[in-house]
Amino acid sequence: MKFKKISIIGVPMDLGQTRRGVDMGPSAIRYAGIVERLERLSYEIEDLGDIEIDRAERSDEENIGNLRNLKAVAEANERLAAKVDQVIQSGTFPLVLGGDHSIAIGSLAGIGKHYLNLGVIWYDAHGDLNTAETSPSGNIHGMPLAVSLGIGDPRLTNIANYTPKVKPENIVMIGARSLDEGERKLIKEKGIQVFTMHEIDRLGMAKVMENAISYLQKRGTDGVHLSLDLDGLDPHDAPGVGTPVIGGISYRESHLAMEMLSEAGMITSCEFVEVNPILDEKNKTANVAVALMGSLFGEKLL
Ligand code: 6HN
Ligand code: MN
Ligand code: MN
Ligand code: MN
Repeated sequence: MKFKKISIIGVPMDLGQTRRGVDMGPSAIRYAGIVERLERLSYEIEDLGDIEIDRAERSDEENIGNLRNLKAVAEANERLAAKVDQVIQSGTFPLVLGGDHSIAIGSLAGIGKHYLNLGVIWYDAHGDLNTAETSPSGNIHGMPLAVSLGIGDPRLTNIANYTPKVKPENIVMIGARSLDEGERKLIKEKGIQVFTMHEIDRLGMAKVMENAISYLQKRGTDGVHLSLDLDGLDPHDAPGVGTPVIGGISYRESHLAMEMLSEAGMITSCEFVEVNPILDEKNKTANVAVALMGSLFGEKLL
């Protein structure tokens, strides 16, 4: 890791879906000891606190078309993009804590303009490639990857005043096992590189990560953003998530994946999302998130 300083940005966002509690994700991750954990690895840590989210009582009027809470989600992501932009300009590593996955829209909007050829690793049970037209739920947390490709409502795709934020051929998805019809179509149409649970079972995580890393290196990426949705893990290891899907990546496999990314030294920004302490068991999922961040940032046993 070429960075010495990490800036933590909390995003207590729960408006990208309908299960309350994920807004407490940043607190749960801080409570699980993220600052101390990273300080032990000799980074300088700066906690920038939380991005402001409009807390007004929600009404159906805020569901525009098939986009739930569009205005509040767009505004918060605009603020997040500006904050992430600032952090990168100051030369420190942005570590974003969610919050539901709709916040990846703002993270990528802040990051994208700093790289000519940004790579993205999407570690998730889901594709998050829906649009208002294809979404079965109207939940924006199922759309951030499509939005970042420039596909979707302009009020989301134009955040930070440019689009797209990433090219489809620079995306690697890991852990997918629940894809909607429109998402499958988009993956094929755009030729997005996907390592589903089938490849993880068949090749093993070590091989999958070797392939993922060399794919992004061959693409000539000058930075790689890791977007890690805790529901990429199996609900046995990460029960505190709003949309769990059985048959996921294990804690051990995830730990290995983070260690291999650390060794590759390629990650230049990241976010850990969808930690919902209300649905969790004794803050287990936040603790798993912190352990994975430890490995990602270079923790070693010996
Ligand atoms: N996530 N594909 C489903 C939808 O509603 O669009 C689930 C999305 C889950 C999104 O977990 O970040
Ligand atoms: Mn997911
Ligand atoms: Mn997701
Ligand atoms: Mn280890």
